[in-house]
Amino acid sequence: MLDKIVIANRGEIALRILRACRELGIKTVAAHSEADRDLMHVKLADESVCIGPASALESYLHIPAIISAAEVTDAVGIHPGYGFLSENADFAERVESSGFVFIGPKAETIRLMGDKISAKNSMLKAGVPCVPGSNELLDDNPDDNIHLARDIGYPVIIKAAGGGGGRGMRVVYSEGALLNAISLTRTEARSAFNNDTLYMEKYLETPRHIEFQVLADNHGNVVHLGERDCSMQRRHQKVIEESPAPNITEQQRNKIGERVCKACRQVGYRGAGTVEFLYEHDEFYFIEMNTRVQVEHPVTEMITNVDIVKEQLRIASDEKLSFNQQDIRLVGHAIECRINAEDPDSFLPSPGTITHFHSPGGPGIRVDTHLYNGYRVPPYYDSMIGKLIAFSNDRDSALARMCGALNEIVIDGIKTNIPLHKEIIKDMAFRKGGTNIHYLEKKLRMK
Ligand code: MV4
Repeated sequence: MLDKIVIANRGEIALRILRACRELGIKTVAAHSEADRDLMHVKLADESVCIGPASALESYLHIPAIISAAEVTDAVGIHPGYGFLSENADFAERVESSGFVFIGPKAETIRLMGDKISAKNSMLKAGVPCVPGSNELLDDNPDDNIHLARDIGYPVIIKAAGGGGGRGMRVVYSEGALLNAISLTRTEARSAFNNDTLYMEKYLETPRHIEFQVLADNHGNVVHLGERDCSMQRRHQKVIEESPAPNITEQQRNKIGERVCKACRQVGYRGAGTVEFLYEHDEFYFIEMNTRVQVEHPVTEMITNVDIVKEQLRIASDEKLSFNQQDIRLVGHAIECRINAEDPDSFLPSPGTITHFHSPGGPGIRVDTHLYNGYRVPPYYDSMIGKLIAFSNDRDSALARMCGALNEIVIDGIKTNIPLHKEIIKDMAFRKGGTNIHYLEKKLRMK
């Protein structure tokens, strides 16, 4: 097992990684910015290193500072968490060439999946269903693109190969708007990703967002841990996630899960990963693969009893997975509410001091947060300050537990989106299950 690792992240995920390390007997180094000296995991870590000023560009995104933190503490590995450098192939490469273990996939796999066209073709090779589209880069020939869009059928969506997570895409409803949309998206992609490669897909108008969790070791073993429904979102920020996805059959899960595992085996995947799909009219369509641990991993942990972060650490130590696909049983239902330090109406960030924090509890309630009484939420980073997870035998009773926990939790001193969660949890369409990716934004527009 790894002897000592650097946690190159902050907030709740840094604490989550620290807890996994503690259980496995791995020593921890908290690499933190000047603004993050008071983070809970910095207090609990065996060692801590200040890697730079508050600005993420000069700390959590500063590759030499993070590698130096590993060097000066004699750490053997680096866990990137999510966000920041977690899906940066150059970072993974420099970590490994400096003699450290990157706790994640090989740099070449991160790069393969970072290019959305090569990711899609990797999935197609394994029989994973994808959104109908170009499957290759768009050239600059107007006739080619007009014919391609006619073949696909309007509406189409133009996407940047270097984009993802909602950046660098444009929907086109008619031929008259096509060429201008392509040239605008190309210009945006060039400046945002330094890569103006584009591709085209059929635009699905009312899909759900469903993603499969995978774990792969360094010995060719790959398992999937079922799927999560992350359709409840606003401006590409997920608000509530759940597992299993409502109304997905075991046959659908097994079929997509098997193919996703095959694709991971074919690309030599290693570590935890998430394969994202759009789901519409009972069909799955691959869109992207995320090569990191995700914010919403706890809902999968609750229904599988697998500790995904501990598995990441075991895989990075070259251990074989201790279970196969047949050992994975999905039991019960889990729902997660992301708690943000923001105004519940305007969505503006609301940093400041937590004057009072009271954690909810009881059967099936899990709280992943770094909050404590007197902690000051800094204004420099993402506004997510914790996650409330409710688990029970079935969806209705998990919802009931979530409702109780949302009423119990107290976070005073700053504004949070807890009032928004209370509204969503009692929303009749959400209670029924299976709302699409546009549901929350439409509901908010009607307020
Ligand atoms: C799409 C789509 C509809 N059709 N692709 C947005 C983020 C990126 N991961 C891909 N996205 C989308 N791709 C086709 N062919 C709709 C979206 C989309 C979306 C997807 C998942 C979750 C939220 C979303 C919100 C708006 C649009």
